[in-house]
Amino acid sequence: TDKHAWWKEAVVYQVYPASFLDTNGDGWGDIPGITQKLDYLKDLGVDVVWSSPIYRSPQADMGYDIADYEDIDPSYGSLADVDKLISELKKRNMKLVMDLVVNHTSEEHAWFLDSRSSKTSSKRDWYIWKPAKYDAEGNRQPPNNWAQILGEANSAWTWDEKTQEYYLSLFTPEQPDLNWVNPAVREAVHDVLRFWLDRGCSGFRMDVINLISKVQDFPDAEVVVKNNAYQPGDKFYANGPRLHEYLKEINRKVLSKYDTLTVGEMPFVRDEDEIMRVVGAQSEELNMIFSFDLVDIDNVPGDFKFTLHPWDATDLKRIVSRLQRLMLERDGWNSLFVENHDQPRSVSRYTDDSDEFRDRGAKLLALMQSTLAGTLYIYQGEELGMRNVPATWDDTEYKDIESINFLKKYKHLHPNDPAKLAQARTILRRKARDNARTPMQWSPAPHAGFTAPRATPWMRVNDDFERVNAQAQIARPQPAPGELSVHAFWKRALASRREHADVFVYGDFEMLDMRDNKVVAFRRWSEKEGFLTVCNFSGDEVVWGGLGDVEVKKWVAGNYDERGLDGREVGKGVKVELRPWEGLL
Ligand code: TEU
Ligand code: CA
Repeated sequence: TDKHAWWKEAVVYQVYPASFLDTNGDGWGDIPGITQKLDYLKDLGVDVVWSSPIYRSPQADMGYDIADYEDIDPSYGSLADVDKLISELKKRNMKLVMDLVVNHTSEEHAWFLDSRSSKTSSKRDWYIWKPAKYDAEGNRQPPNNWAQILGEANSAWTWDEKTQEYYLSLFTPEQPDLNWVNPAVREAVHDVLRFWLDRGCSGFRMDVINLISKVQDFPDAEVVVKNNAYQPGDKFYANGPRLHEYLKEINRKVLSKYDTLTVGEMPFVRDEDEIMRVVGAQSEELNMIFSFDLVDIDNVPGDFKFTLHPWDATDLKRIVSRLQRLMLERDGWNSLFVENHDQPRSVSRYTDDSDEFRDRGAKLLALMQSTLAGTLYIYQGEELGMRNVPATWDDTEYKDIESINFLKKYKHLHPNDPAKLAQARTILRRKARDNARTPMQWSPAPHAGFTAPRATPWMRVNDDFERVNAQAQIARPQPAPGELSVHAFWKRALASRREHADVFVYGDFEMLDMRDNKVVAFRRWSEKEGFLTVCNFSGDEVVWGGLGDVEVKKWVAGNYDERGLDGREVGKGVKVELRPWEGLL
């Protein structure tokens, strides 16, 4: 196979449609809002737009609960709006990637309504139904001890009164899992892919695609979380027994007939051979996956997500170099991302989002990502250095079902315990998915220009919008002499990535100095040229001596005043002086 491909070089921009741009004043973003901003995206250097789900949905989990795969939710617009979006993208030589959520549907999908209507429904075995178990006291219990993913205290099984059985619902009760063992389910999914590809979409981000095959005897999971009846069951459904068969089937029957970008979201799995079976050049499954290593860096390993775990640059280097090697030495392909709609803002998580360092931190992350190998994904607002929700956020402002479930669980488990509640709030502030979901900050106008002045945005706009917004960063690409705005820095970084794709996309990679706990530095090179990226992931001044015999010819970019670059020392093995959160190329 050819080493070069458009989907390797592409810069993908993720739109979270409810929070992107509202064009009809109902406070909720919409498809015409995406279309309206295509020139903005093109100018930034974006090739592909991936939108989170816009299908008909009761929005229990913000559209990741789909009631009809072949229709658009009226709150976002119509199929005609999608056709228009696709044709406007094409005019600009850009593409659309849809979010494919087929591990589960909404409980309101016609398939599930039929399935739950009776035990003899022809769609009964489109979902995963099991009888109850009874304990020694005769109490009804779910078929096994698996915990729900978005409501960690609860069971992954939901009791259905009418037909007196449990159905599997790994995420929430509103999201019943499809039964992929049934060939009719798989064919129905293939039809969904064809429907969108024939309409002009160019590929899919496949939601939790590695969870579609479950170990069929549904065993109990080992107890790892004390004081909880339900346990992480991922061992029995992440990259389960028939996953590769199902992915190869999708590829053979559908994807191989189109020219697509495919990226599978793949939580829980870290094993290199397992990853290569999906993304290896010869595997005929998917182009690439989203692996969770980088975004799980601050989770207690093996525990639930709402935990806090310290990390430093050595962890970052270990994770990044492993993924880079998979791609370059083992002939797989990888995605680069530090943000999406499920994660806190990267500038808040990996750097320092104070007024003093926010823009330095955001540019540091841009520098690192734009010089690594892989397909680059930018999440809306990342190009502005948007930060987590402000300190004044209160419990009632969380909109995400996961955050709401978590707070409920805490209040239930620790009634009248202010210390515990304060701890829960601290964790939520750092980890809630809401952090990424506040409305996009377009301008200093009311509601950051996200919606009409007199409208009420569905989610509160971050207080910092008068300073942090697209209009300001574009109007003043150099807010200080010699220094670029976050937006201008990203724009230049993407242009440089494109110009030097031989190095940044396809070139070789070497991480330097694995042991330093503050500095992340790596070399990239092709036959023609070579670059060195040095990033200080700390708020300290550092003199870094990890270059070995690498020779620096010239410093070409940095996230501080670039007029100072010429005065920096060059030569073989020079010591590099770095200010807090400073990055150099
Ligand atoms: O997420 C799957 C997933 O396992 C995690 O990203 C999960 O949301 C996170 O760890 C919880 O904090 C995907 C979607 O991206 C997410 O928005 C959906 O809620 C989920 O699947 C269910 O469709
Ligand atoms: Ca709207």
